Amino acid sequence: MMDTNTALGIAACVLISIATACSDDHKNTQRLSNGGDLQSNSKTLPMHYYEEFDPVNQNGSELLSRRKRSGLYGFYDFQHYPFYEEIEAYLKNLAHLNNDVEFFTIGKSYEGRDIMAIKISNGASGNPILFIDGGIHGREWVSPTSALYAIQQFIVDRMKYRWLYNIDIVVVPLLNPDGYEYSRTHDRMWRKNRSWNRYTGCMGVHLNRNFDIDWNHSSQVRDPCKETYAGPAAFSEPETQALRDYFNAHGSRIKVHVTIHSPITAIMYPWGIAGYRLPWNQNILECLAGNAASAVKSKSKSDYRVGSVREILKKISAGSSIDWTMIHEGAKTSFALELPGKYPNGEYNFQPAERYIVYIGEQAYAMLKVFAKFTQTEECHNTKNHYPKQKPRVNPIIHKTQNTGDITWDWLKMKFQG
Ligand SMILES: *[C@@H]1O[C@H](CO)[C@@H](O)[C@H](O)[C@H]1NC(C)=O
Ligand SMILES: *[C@@H]1O[C@H](CO)[C@@H](O)[C@H](O)[C@H]1NC(C)=O
Ligand SMILES: *[C@H]1O[C@H](CO)[C@@H](O)[C@H](O)[C@@H]1NC(C)=O
Repeated sequence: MMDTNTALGIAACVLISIATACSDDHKNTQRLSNGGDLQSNSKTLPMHYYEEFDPVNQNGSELLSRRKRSGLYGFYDFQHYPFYEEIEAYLKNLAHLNNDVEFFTIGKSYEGRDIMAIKISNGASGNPILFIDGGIHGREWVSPTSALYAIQQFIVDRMKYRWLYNIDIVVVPLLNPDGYEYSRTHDRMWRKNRSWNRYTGCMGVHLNRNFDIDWNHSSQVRDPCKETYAGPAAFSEPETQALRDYFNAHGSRIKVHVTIHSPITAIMYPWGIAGYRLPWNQNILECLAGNAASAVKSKSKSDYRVGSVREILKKISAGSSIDWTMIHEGAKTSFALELPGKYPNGEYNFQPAERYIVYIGEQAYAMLKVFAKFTQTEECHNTKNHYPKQKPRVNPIIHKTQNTGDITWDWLKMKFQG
């Protein structure tokens, strides 16, 4: 356990490790020309950097040999994509060195890896919770790194901002550790979990279709060999069970749920399910997503699109985590952050070059701070005054929809939780 100065020292070591010897691994990575200052690093990047991502250019064996070369565990330099064991060591070290940081696990993956979590808290009971998860899809590598970056920044900023001190921040940086590791060592495009279907020989469940909200919605999600396979039953997977159980245990304290994805460059809120219009607290969701987009825009000039999952993706995605947490008694506000990633030809890039890890992490953190503020105040003042100041509604507005008639909160609960 340690005092504030030591904590700052550690955080600073992590922060400036770009230029120092917190880890020797950075010597082998592509580096920005000037080390040491994250802000100035960002400014050296091209304005439309997200169209200039290039592939990581490393295969599994290269990455494995890199891990062997990496000397010091317990620090992470944000200059390479970390292995599971590096993440574990880093998180445990943060908890070891900071009184207000706790390492715990919320379950085990199919292959038996711990699903790790960090809680940043002043220890008071009943604090509102901001819940963040990353890495539900194996191949979206900037998701876990951005979650790790946010953990580090929250620890540092808490010492500056009182309002951050009075909320609990819970982060699960790698919800699907099996899929992540597999994507690093075998198949860079792997997205599902690593479970095996004995009838078809196909592996994996699309975890973000496995939540109990309109699960098994269409033929697209019923074929175990498809990438969109929703699993043999809702919550069949240990990874989704782990998230569900945490929400069931801490439900009403969780004010915001944020799940981090890539590479679409968007801020999305429910619904992904079919048939219903926007949720009853649409105003608050739009206000927060709009403020998050403004926050990141003022920092990086990136344009994040804002809208419901269905609007942004232009398709139904039933069984997703944010739809489920939306109807859970806790988080009445839930968001999916889609971080950027593109090749020069415009195609999506799930593994941007390592030199962009910090830059994308900063974007995620700019947005997450907006959600942290809301966790504390439960009010959203739109920074551009497009939306009225408003508290989230506990009681639903009844939406008439074209397809399905009247939707009420009770009806949703009955349909999806009964
Ligand atoms: C992977 O990287 C190793 C080490 O650089 C190299 O020897 C090997 O040929 C590469 N394999 C493929 C399939 O690119
Ligand atoms: C999924 O939906 C299909 C089509 O309605 C149905 O035949 C199947 O039994 C459902 N699966 C489960 C496990 O409910
Ligand atoms: C992911 O892992 C498998 C699922 O099928 C579960 O049994 C595991 O619980 C999980 N998926 C599958 C299909 O095996």
